Amino acid sequence: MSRAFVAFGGNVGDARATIADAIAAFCDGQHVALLARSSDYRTPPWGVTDQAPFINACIEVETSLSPRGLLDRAQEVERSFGRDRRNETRWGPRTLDIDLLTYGDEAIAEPNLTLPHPRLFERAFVLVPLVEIAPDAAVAGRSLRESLDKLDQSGIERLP
Ligand code: A4P
Ligand code: MG
Repeated sequence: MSRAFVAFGGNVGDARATIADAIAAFCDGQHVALLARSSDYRTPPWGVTDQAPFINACIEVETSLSPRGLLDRAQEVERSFGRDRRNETRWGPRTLDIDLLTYGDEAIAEPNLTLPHPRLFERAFVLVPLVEIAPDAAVAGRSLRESLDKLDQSGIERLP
């Protein structure tokens, strides 16, 4: 069994409901078990700023799947919630985005899977929910909390 952190985001439709349902679908309790879930956050759009705010959340799971198996599962869940990559632009609007952030201590650099996630340390919308559930964690030798302290967190709002 391995532990992984996984990020969820979306800004089309009722993103909070989508993320709640997607987490339930992703964590079947058999191959993927939920260990921790952050609050939902409303976050200003990053990358492409001319779009609606996102809802973001992170979870920690325990899984018997391989890193590739976990990515396949994430992409199945994205598809089942109406994600259609053909009609998307990079960093643009989407119903549901699931990113694998870490898988144990593994470092992977394959064409379709990079771990830890390459933009993890640049993104307050990932680090704020991640630090909520893993305040003392380090990834690739870097403290998550210290990385977050260097980022602009303005406009990020924790939702009740
Ligand atoms: N891929 C490689 N490594 C990974 C990994 N660790 N986890 C590959 C997940 N996927 C990984 O994914 C493109 C390909 O990346 C996948 O087919 C997979 O094989 P994508 O989700 O279509 O990627 P993208 O959107 O083009 O780029 P990226 O950097 O993943 O961006 P995001 O995060 O998906 O961008 N602003 C806020 N506030 N909150 C957000 O959630 N999200 C985006 C979308 C932009 N701005 C945002 C947010
Ligand atoms: Mg993505």
